[in-house]
Amino acid sequence: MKIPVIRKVLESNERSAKDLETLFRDKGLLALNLMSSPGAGKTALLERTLSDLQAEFRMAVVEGDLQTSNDAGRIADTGAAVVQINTQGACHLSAGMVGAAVKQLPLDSLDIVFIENVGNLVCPAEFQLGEDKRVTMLSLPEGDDKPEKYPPMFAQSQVMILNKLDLLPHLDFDLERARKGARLVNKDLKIFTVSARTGEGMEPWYAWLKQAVLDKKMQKNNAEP
Ligand SMILES: Nc1nc2c(ncn2[C@@H]2O[C@H](COP(=O)(O)OP(=O)(O)OP(=O)(O)O)[C@@H](O)[C@H]2O)c(=O)[nH]1
Ligand SMILES: [Mg+2]
Ligand SMILES: [Zn+2]
Repeated sequence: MKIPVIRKVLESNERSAKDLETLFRDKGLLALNLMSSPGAGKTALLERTLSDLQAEFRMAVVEGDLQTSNDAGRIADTGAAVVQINTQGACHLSAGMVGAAVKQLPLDSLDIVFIENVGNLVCPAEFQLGEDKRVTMLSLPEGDDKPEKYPPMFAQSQVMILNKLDLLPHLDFDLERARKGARLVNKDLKIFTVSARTGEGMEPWYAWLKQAVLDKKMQKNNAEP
């Protein structure tokens, strides 16, 4: 009996995700689904990105966590609009949850909405959220073999961010091994190596974001009669 139930959940999620995709397209709004295991540094990356690019883009964040509004509090301190979702135990965000959350954001006056998924390297990959791109973060203390051991999330992402580069001297993490492993799983993966703490390596990530915003706005303009 379990399999039909799971399928039904995924099918219903896909319908809600399609609605979200349409909404984001109509608004010309870039939506990014940011995923990683707990503590890789998703919120830290967002804090720095929101501060550094605040003059350039209008950005907001949807935060997903089992409990607390800690991450939303950190984002609010940067001045960006934020909505916190508490999943009450669920280990991923669903499109329905994100749909309800984005209703509380000023979607007409935004360029980018970042969706920070629940920290979990496995099942968030199964749930579309209407996003344009998926960004999966791996932090150095987790080990360089993770893309090969947990392939679905890396296989379904457009971007991998290797974070906590400042810790490299203290670890046996092999950057080349991680990049090679990730490309075995997904040969088209774009890889950025950063420290959200020191800011090292952030510029190429910002350049990618700028291009993605432009592409999204072009799509909207081309679709308009
Ligand atoms: N040394 C170092 N620490 C970092 C870096 N980025 C984040 N951290 C630290 O790692 C811990 C977790 O960072 P968060 O930003 O909360 O990670 P997260 O992925 O948002 O965590 P969850 O939302 O709980 O999944 C915090 O103590 C951060 O200060 C980094 O680049 N270098
Ligand atoms: Mg976080
Ligand atoms: Zn889950």
